[in-house]
Amino acid sequence: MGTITQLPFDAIAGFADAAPQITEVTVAERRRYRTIWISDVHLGTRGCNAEMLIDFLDHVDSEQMYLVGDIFDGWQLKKRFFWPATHNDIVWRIMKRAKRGTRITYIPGNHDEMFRQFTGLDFGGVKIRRQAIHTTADGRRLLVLHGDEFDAITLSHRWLAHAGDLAYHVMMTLNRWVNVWRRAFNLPYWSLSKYAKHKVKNAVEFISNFEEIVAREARARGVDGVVAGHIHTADQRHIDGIDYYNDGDWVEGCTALVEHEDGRMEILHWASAIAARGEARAAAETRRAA
Ligand SMILES: [Mn+2]
Repeated sequence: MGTITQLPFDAIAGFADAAPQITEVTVAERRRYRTIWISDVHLGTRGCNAEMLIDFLDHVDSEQMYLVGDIFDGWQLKKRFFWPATHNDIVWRIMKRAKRGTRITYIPGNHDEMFRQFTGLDFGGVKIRRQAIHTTADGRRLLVLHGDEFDAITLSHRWLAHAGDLAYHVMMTLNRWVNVWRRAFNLPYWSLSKYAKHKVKNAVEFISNFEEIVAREARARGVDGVVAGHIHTADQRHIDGIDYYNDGDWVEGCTALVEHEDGRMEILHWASAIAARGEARAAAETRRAA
């Protein structure tokens, strides 16, 4: 894994000092949150919705931020090197936040497991940890982890995981083309696999299995809740007295989990946020014209 292990790490070192290709947008005031969780960005793949994430990062801010794994996709990078300027820009924005004082914790997932060897280190203000405990403003203790540690339990056969991986990549390619087509016709972003996940019985079973197993682990650890990623399905619900949260992904759903100043949690659907911004702008123009 030699070169891949080195690659993002060497590149990251001088990052905050360089300039991004997509200039940071200056909005009058960024939405402020106490905490932001994002995961499953899959930098280094065509599936990564980099523009949407750049827009998100330019419109929100927080005291603390958790990167809940699969930020980079080392598996894909190893197969075929793909690293456009927009992916650099995301790393730049994250390092810049750390420099500006956001406390950032990076919990590598299974696709960026090459970073796990740096667990315990602080890198340019980014703490690399295997798991973390987050205390909310209303005093709840949340276990933060990626979630692949439960794959052995949720997937009884290894080949099933690979079949799932292949199906997933086919789905992502389709998703990309559907959205290129939709954009050409000025239609908003739409997630094919999100749609499929609700239709396919096995996927639904897999997701609920995962959620229950993660919640069970949280209970065993004596915490009030858990924040995970990995399954690319944003959710917020109670499972037998445990607060279960999943921050989703930036491949199809384009979601983040946020904590407000009072400890209230919310899932942000960024495609909807962008659409709402467009509608507000159109409404303002109509008012001006009237
Ligand atoms: Mn994962």
